[in-house]
Amino acid sequence: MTNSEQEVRDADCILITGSNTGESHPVLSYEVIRAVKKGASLVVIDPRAISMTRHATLHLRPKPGHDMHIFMAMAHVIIREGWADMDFIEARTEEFETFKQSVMETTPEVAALATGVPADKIEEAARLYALGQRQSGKSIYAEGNGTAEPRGHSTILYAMGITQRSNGTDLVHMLANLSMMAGQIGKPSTGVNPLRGQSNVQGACDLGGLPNVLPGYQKVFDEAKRKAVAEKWGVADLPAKVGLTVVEMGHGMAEGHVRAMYVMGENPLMSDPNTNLVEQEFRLLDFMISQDIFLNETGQLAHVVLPAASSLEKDGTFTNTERRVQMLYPVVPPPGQAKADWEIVAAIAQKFDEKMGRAGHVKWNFASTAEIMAEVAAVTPIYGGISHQRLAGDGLQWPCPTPEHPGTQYLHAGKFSRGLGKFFPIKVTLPYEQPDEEYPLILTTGRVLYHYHTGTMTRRSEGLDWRVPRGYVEVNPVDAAAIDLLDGGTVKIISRRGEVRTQARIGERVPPGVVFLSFHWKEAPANILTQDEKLDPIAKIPEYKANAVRLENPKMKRTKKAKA
Ligand SMILES: Nc1nc2c(c(=O)[nH]1)N[C@H]1C(S)=C(S)[C@@H](COP(=O)(O)OP(=O)(O)OC[C@H]3O[C@@H](n4cnc5c(=O)[nH]c(N)nc54)[C@H](O)[C@@H]3O)O[C@H]1N2
Ligand SMILES: Nc1nc2c(c(=O)[nH]1)N[C@H]1C(S)=C(S)[C@@H](COP(=O)(O)OP(=O)(O)OC[C@H]3O[C@@H](n4cnc5c(=O)[nH]c(N)nc54)[C@H](O)[C@@H]3O)O[C@H]1N2
Ligand SMILES: [Mo]
Repeated sequence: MTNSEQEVRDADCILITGSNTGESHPVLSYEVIRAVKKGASLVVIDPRAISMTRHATLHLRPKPGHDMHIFMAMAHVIIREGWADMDFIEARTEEFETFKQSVMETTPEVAALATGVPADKIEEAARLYALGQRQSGKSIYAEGNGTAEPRGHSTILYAMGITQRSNGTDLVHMLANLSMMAGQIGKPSTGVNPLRGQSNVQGACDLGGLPNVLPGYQKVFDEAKRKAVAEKWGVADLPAKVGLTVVEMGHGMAEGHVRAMYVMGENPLMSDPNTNLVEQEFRLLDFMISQDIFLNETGQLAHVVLPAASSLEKDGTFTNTERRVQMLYPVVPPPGQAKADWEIVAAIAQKFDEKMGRAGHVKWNFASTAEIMAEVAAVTPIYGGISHQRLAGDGLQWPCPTPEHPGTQYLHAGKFSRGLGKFFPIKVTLPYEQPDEEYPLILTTGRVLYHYHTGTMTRRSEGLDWRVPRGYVEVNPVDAAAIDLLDGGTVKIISRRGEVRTQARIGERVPPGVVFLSFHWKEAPANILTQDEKLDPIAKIPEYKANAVRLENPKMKRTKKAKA
């Protein structure tokens, strides 16, 4: 997040898109509700009627994959109505003109035709967001600043409905464009805020858990930075080649150049797209390790299984979505032979160095996680001032470059990290797989409140399992009627990759033409259906949010056959 979680409660306008905040980030969703209760306006742009839409001032409801028109039309209206913050644009950004040209033709009427969302709703969303207009109550931020009306502070919250798309990077650029043109960034309760998913996914990325960067987002191909990290690690140099992303690794197995995998805390046999293919790919491996707290679907194919300690059984730090580095303390000892992940990795690395005849070549024999953090601080400029001692209590938000630095509540104050904020020109692209006669519906996938991802943990919890014991697909009454499907009835979902069978939950949460299935259920694994062919060209994220499918009612076939 560019900004912090608690700032949300003071926002004048909150724009949520592609985030089922109430179910996926329930704690943060209370900050949204708190703000709305104090009079903030809430604009939700989401195909589904999720719990946040009950609190929304406006709900814009494009089909999955069709929201880009809406964002572009909002930008169009902001320019047309003179709601752009020209002072901010001139002082702080560059290339506004090229961006402006790219949205000139997308009027709200054009967007309405393309998406079915009424033009006046798009105009209203643009006004609320750009001017930070409240429903009621007084803004703690609004000040007259040359525009016709005083501008309040608006924040954008987004998640996987924006990024898990074949044009996800463009969509993120578009949201950044909106925030810059309205001057809604670099101040409290504003910004472009991706709500991060896992407890420490932010930390994993910060420390280089991405194929193109070293710790602190230093690019592997930036020679000076790479050499500086190499020197601190006491080695001559580090690989300058960008590695593979998850889906590319699978494709690499099929092509024969990826032959071994060390899978740590992941279950790709359920979480990666096109599961049938993923399984074939993993079976080609010469060697696979699964390091997990449970024997999951992926672990069942492994040659070696290493038992890891869970987050309740180890110490260290987690970095949360607002860039806050926090201490983690163990509350129970690990069972059996389980060890903290770092202990297992360090032991293997040490053995490896011994076998290669280069023992002691880099330091692996850490005495504690505090010692690891000291190394992190030495090689990661944004964590430069962080140590375990300083984290007691509330932790620290990066960037925190020096031991005296208090941490950073929100980014881009006064100046963007890259200097001037850059506008990106935008063009519309639709999902790779479009509905057609054979596969007329759009499948969108995601989460439910009571379960987590591939269910390895939550489906073992008695209470959660009791609450939602099995999978279901959300179907609109119109699409259910077309195949005589009753609520609770069994239904087959079929895509070009495969088919799954589950229960139907009929209702208005999804619009006609759209079905929703979670990927929590091993009896009806959503990723049997999703495509792995066309990824986002830059982030290489699969398009989990829009795939073409059809529904079949197995009962209907039988009765029809019986009649014949
Ligand atoms: N209970 C629970 N919470 C979780 C998780 C979990 O498994 N269970 N997982 C965590 C993780 S790792 C993550 S990444 C986050 C994910 O958090 P979210 O992204 O909020 O979760 P999803 O269920 O994937 O919801 C995506 C939202 O995007 C909408 N959407 C679908 N298609 C489109 C589209 O084309 N455009 C737009 N604008 N919206 C669209 C969906 O209707 C849905 O509301 O959740 C985290 N929190
Ligand atoms: N169709 C569809 N597919 C999706 C998504 C979607 O929205 N739709 N979302 C995608 C997203 S955003 C995400 S984040 C991925 C998640 O995909 P995965 O990360 O593959 O799924 P999880 O079920 O979270 O698997 C985590 C594994 O880590 C183990 N584990 C838990 N704690 C520890 C620990 O401390 N140490 C070790 N070693 N193991 C541990 C768990 O037992 C589990 O087996 O799924 C992606 N796949
Ligand atoms: Mo995620």
